[in-house]
Amino acid sequence: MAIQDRLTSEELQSYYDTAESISLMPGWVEGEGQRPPEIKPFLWRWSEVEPLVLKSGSIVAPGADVQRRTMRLTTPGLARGSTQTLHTAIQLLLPGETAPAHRHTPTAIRWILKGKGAYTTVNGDKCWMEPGDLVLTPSWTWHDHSNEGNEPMIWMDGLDIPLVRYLKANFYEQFPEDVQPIEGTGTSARKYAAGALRPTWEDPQVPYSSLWHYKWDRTYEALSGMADMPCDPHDDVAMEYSDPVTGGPVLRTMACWVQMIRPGVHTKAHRHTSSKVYQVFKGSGYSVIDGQRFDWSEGDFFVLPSWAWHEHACEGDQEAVLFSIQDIPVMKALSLYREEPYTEHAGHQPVTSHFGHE
Ligand code: 1HN
Repeated sequence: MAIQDRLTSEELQSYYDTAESISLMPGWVEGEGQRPPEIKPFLWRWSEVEPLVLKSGSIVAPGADVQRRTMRLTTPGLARGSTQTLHTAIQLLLPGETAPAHRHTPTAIRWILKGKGAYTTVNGDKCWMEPGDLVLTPSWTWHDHSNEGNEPMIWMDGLDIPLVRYLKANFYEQFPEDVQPIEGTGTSARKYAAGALRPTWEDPQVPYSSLWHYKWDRTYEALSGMADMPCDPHDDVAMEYSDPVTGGPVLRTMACWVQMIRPGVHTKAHRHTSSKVYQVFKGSGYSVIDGQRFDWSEGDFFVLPSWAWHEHACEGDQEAVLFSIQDIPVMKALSLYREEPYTEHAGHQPVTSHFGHE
């Protein structure tokens, strides 16, 4: 569109000033601060994160005022959050501590990293947590965490808070007691973890998975069972945690994946509109994201922004296992999901820089 020059520059300025005074912005002028923040891929090293997480134990304790002792993975460029929709944090719960019961409309997952002897209670169901377990605390479910063991418990929290805040739908309620009453232990898993078998007398109508505790031994068995098959060219042995009733994603706003990158595998690059946060649960390797190489090893976290080219590689003789949270269900629900394979250079991006070596 061409700007006509029928007005003098003073007349034009006066027009803009009048418009601004009644909160009208000309659509043909690029305004400042109108673009969403640019999210660049980023990686946090466990060797740097873990000492700070452990030290947070002598700075605060969970209780009435500080509900949770967490360190947030805040991607540079964002005031909060790890991507435009996802929030991730590392939580520490020391022996004898309880993080009090509450519920909120943001949905959360826990991906257990270290420790034993702690449990999360989800709507009355006590779930003992071990490394590699996934525990869901879906929107508006009561949850509290207690550590009855004798070692620090560390897990990754993944929440859809940036999205829920953006949509102005963030509600929160404190449970009247520190902990909620326990109605059973491992109930959701006993009913629903068999996957293809489920109770006949129940017809769950909840907008999230009826199974909210996925144990590591079963996860690893599923991954290993596919390790001699042809798998996904972009993600290798990638499995999605699914809702046993619908077969779909476990949560309306977040999907959880676990993937094994087998030794010697270098996947082909692709990109999609969904964003992800990965945790390296096992092994080491690297990912190339928009031409930048990210070397990762056990315990690291990294962010994949939406529409960034990415591929993964495992070079050694040990497999790597990556866990991730993603906003793909949101993109699909809104018909905004797009995916594209990288077709040049046999599917591999030229590496132009190394993260951490700039
Ligand atoms: C929350 O409730 C937990 O329950 C962890 O452990 C992290 C971050 C923001 C808001 C609520 C938890 C959270 C959170």
